Amino acid sequence: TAGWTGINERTFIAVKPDGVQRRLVGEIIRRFERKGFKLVGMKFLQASEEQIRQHYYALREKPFYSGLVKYMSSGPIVAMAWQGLDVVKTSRKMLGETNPADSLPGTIRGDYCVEVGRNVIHGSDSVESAQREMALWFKENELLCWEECSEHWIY
Ligand code: FUP
Repeated sequence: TAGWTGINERTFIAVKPDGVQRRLVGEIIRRFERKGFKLVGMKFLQASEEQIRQHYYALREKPFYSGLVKYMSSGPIVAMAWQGLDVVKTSRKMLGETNPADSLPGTIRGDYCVEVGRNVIHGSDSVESAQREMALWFKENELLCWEECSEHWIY
């Protein structure tokens, strides 16, 4: 996955267990599709605590870490990879702030949740984390390259 830049930039997005249980999967995919981003990988799975510990390794010292690991492995999630120009930065804007209380209406967290510990969606915070996270959740051959005839309407 290394070397993806420009319109080939990719990010890792996950609908968290609360987002799945609250039936927000379709709405979230809809927002990314309508924005103009391209889905290049998707799976529906229940993560193990070990996978979540790896995903959130950087937060291992935080007081909320063990609760976070339990929450994220408590039910199925939708793991996705999305591609497009500045997709890492732009999807963070589409998500809103980590704390839904700081997220503006119009963002996913601003519209659909209230508490930081149940913030319905994850999005990589940098190109480097995106690559690390995609490698953690997807095998190389699960991330596709596909052509869209409508691409010239976006770029
Ligand atoms: P984000 O990049 O927006 O996912 O934010 P962080 O990596 O800082 O946090 C990861 C997850 O930890 C959040 F999505 C929710 C949880 N968290 C808490 O439960 N409490 C906090 O104070 C901060 C984060």
